[in-house]
Amino acid sequence: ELRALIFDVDGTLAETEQDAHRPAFNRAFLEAGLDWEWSVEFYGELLEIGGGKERIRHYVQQYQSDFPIPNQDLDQFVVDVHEIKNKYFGQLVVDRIPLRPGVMRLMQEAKREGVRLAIATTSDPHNVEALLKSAIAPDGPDWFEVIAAGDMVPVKKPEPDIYQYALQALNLQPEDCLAIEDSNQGLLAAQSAGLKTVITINNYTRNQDFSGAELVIDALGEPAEPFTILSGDAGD
Ligand code: XBP
Ligand code: MG
Repeated sequence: ELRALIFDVDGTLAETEQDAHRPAFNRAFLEAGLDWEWSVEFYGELLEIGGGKERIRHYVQQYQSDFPIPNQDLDQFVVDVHEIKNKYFGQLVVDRIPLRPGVMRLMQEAKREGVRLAIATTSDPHNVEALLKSAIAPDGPDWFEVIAAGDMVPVKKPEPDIYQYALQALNLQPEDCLAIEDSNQGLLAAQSAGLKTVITINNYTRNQDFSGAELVIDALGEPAEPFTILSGDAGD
């Protein structure tokens, strides 16, 4: 029996990556006096590293090896730049990043049917809150019984920890829940936690491997916009 839906945030609830997270990183670099700039295409590669702090650290180590910061100071540098980034993200989401099609309807129908709502995301909790308030309603965060996010677990997706955290907080077994994701890493995390997963693809993830997903669709769709089943067996 379906008791809860567990949503990923970035790329699933809303298309936050290209036009909110990415420019927020770029503005933070600028504010820190750095001439680093992540293009739309390059950011797609960087998305393989989940977590904003982890992504900055990876970039410095892989692409800015001449950057004069000793290893022991890198942690603090990353935390500082990420904090600036989150300030800009909070400004960039407001009234600019809507929910993806069908997300609102699905959440409303779930609430009506007594299906509980939860979130399992790699993103920082402050960023999740900013998005939910702007894209859903001022009380958007209250729509979710559990918001499992960012550093609440020691390791991020594709490890299952954040989903296990959400399941524990819901006090439910994986069989009673369905995960909604947009990426291969999210799918791996949900699957490893024992969850069935529905994938809504987007521009950054459409060519990824989604084998094992319950269903892969282009979007959840509103009544006026029927969705396309790309693979999977909806009759399961
Ligand atoms: C989202 C992420 C996040 C965001 C940046 O992954 O990987 O790192 O890009 O967010 P998922 P923060 O959709 O799988 O949760 O800067 O807040 O970490
Ligand atoms: Mg995602």
